[in-house]
Amino acid sequence: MKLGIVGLPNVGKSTLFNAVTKAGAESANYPFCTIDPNVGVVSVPDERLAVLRNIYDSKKIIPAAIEFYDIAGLVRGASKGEGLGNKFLSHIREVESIVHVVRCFEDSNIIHVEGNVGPLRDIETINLELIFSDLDMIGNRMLKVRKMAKNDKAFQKEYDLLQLINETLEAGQSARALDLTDDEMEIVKGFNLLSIKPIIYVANVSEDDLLSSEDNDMVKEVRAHAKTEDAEVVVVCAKIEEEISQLEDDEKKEFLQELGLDESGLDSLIKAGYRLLGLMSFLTAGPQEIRAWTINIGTKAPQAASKIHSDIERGFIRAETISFDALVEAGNMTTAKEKGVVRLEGKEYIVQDGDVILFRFNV
Ligand SMILES: Nc1nc2c(ncn2[C@@H]2O[C@H](COP(=O)(O)OP(=O)(O)O)[C@@H](O)[C@H]2O)c(=O)[nH]1
Ligand SMILES: [Mg+2]
Repeated sequence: MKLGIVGLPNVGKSTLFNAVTKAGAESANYPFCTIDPNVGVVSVPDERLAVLRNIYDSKKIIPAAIEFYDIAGLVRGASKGEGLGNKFLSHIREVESIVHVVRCFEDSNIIHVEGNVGPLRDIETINLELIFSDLDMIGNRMLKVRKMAKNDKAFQKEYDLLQLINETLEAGQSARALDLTDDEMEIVKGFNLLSIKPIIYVANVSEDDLLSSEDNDMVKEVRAHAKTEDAEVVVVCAKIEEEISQLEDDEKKEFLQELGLDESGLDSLIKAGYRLLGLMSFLTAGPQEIRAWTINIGTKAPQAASKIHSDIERGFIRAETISFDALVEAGNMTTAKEKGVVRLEGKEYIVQDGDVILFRFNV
């Protein structure tokens, strides 16, 4: 899962990104991740893994991972080439969803590019740049498809859809606000729109406001806007996140408790990303390692297996499956098998969150 951190200058993007890299997952476990200073990898918090490790007495735990990209340089006018302009926009094209950091703290020492703090204006400024870029794309495509639509019904359907999106964008609304059918979504995928990507707004508040039980007025503004596009909001204090990220697990728990918080902002952000993208984890367990694997909700067993290795998908025979809860209740696999709670699932089985699976396959 790739998340791109965007936002106006001086809103706290790099501070949040630093928290990500410091919290950093053990890079040895994620060899697929390139060494790029703008990419940070963190593990997805999952309390189940430590429980399984005790059951299996495993050597190590490998949590699921998510990549954050620090996409700096977005300013008003980016779609017209201001700042890093199009370079910035092409970075957004590569991520699956957008984390938009919005400044919700006052600090006269830290200049705001627009002169004063204004969350709604900031959100609209960034969203408009994405919308402008999409309008260009859609306009070009409409020119091409209009000709082809004369002789071909399939292209007519695409043209109608392009028109609908065009109207939405023209009205200053992001494409994600549209309620599209699965068929339409399939066509839209090919357009690679920016303003349709799922978005999480990160309201970056001051230390004091983080600890207050009530949202400040700026956060309220962010929430009200997020509602209009079914987006998620996570309230963090980037500065505190940076401090938390340097602590060991035990210290971290203690520190959060002292602050009266259930979890770190970074953990909330990762969980929101999972929800937003319709993701879940299945688990594999053994004496060597306990590991979490990320899949889309609704994935069938062979495709889930392909996350581990394509050979397992190809030679798939069955998935020996037990839910995490049933395994914990039984105490171990041997007892679970005796009790008959380990299921033999076939190719059509839809994997559930927290399934502990052993795949059987032909090589
Ligand atoms: N008071 C306060 N300052 C912050 C917070 N987050 C970031 N800053 C400060 O705001 C300035 C800009 O932050 P930075 O992360 O570099 O912003 P970027 O331009 O969006 O990457 C830095 O001086 C940060 O220390 C916060 O939560 N509270
Ligand atoms: Mg920065």
